[in-house]
Amino acid sequence: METGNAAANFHMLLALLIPHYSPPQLEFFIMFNLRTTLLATACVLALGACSDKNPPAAEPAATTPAATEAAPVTPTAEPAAETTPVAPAVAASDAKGAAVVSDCATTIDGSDAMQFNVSSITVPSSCAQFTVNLTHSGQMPVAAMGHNVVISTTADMQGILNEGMGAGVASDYLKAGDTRIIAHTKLIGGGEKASVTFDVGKIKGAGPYEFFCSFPGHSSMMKGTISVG
Ligand SMILES: [Cu+2]
Repeated sequence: METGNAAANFHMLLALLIPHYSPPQLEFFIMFNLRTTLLATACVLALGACSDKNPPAAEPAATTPAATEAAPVTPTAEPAAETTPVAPAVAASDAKGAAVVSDCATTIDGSDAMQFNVSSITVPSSCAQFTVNLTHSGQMPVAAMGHNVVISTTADMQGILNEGMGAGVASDYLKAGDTRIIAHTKLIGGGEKASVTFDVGKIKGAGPYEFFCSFPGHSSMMKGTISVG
């Protein structure tokens, strides 16, 4: 009843203020405006809801491509980082130093770590013949960690290795009758020794000359230069 009285009072007030005012028109006017307001509010809420939903949906979408783009950058950087340690390893191999030569002979050592202890041999030009003594300071058997010393031109080295691979441990991993081989010791295991003597004239050519181990896979680590000085 109170609402009805308030409405009646409101109509009376409007009737006083507006000369040709009639309550039914006001009813319609109010209802129309009320509906319009409710619709407008509903639309605003709907838009608000939509605009609230859209940003979260857009943000993950934006985040995902960013993460995807950032991911490829890391793999690219890692290979570069992995490549770097290789260079110092090679440099360290080259930095082992020269073999000690005495009385036209030298002794070099191979280890269980698949390494020679020197990276270069300089043969005195006064020597007619030269002897390379090989020791194996490791403990592994010849079949697992065999070492030898093979001398050839640097150009012939890979061919000797490729064809020697199939020769087997009993043949020192060297092809029988390979004329590219200037000199070589037999293949030895831990605690064993071997030696080879050759005419120095054979390494006085154009060269360059290399000494290396022909056990499969060893030459990448076990090699060095040999020259007449
Ligand atoms: Cu070896």
